[in-house]
Amino acid sequence: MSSELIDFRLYLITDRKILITLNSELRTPNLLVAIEEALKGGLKAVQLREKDLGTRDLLDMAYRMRELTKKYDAKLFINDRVDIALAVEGDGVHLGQKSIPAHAAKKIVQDKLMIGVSTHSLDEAVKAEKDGADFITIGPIYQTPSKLKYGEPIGIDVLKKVKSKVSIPLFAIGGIKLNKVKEIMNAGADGVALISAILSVENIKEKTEEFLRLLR
Ligand code: TZP
Repeated sequence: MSSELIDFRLYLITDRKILITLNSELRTPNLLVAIEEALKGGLKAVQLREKDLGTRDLLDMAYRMRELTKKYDAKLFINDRVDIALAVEGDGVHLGQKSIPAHAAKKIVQDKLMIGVSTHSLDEAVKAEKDGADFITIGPIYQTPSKLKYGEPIGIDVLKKVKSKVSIPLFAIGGIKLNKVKEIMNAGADGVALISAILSVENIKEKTEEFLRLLR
């Protein structure tokens, strides 16, 4: 799999709970509607990450997300579940540190799926590349609303260090808002991965457009 396939700079990760909890004013408290707004704003890559859904519900959501992303010519990644990513003919699977490792996932998916890996340190990033990941996310760079869940921020210097040691595309993640994009891209990131900066705002389409303008 070639890293030329990673042709996006904005990687939106889903969290349907944030739609409900952080934005009670949201006119569209439905994940598919919210993601469609981002797609209308030009989003080209989505990661379906709804960890609390059971297999059947997740599969159902994944099929719908596949249909939607296809309509907007956007890529779909499925968090953790190689089986579901294959079943819905997603573009990729996104593995966590406790998921099946990239080298083993590769044996299953061969060239059918791209493999993204979540990393939180230089060592994890180097290992992910060695294991055959096509790209990584690295973070949390900054504090995030759910900081405890993701650990202490690693900061921009770790991002720079990782950039100097790995050659696969790298997406910074964790607490990324519009005003951080410049700093992150200057540090060498190939793009940004985020949840709340887009999914918790009232005008998702407009916010997506703003991010994409900055990332151009
Ligand atoms: N991994 C590291 S930080 C994070 C994940 C999934 C959360 C990113 O969410 P936000 O709202 O963009 O900070």
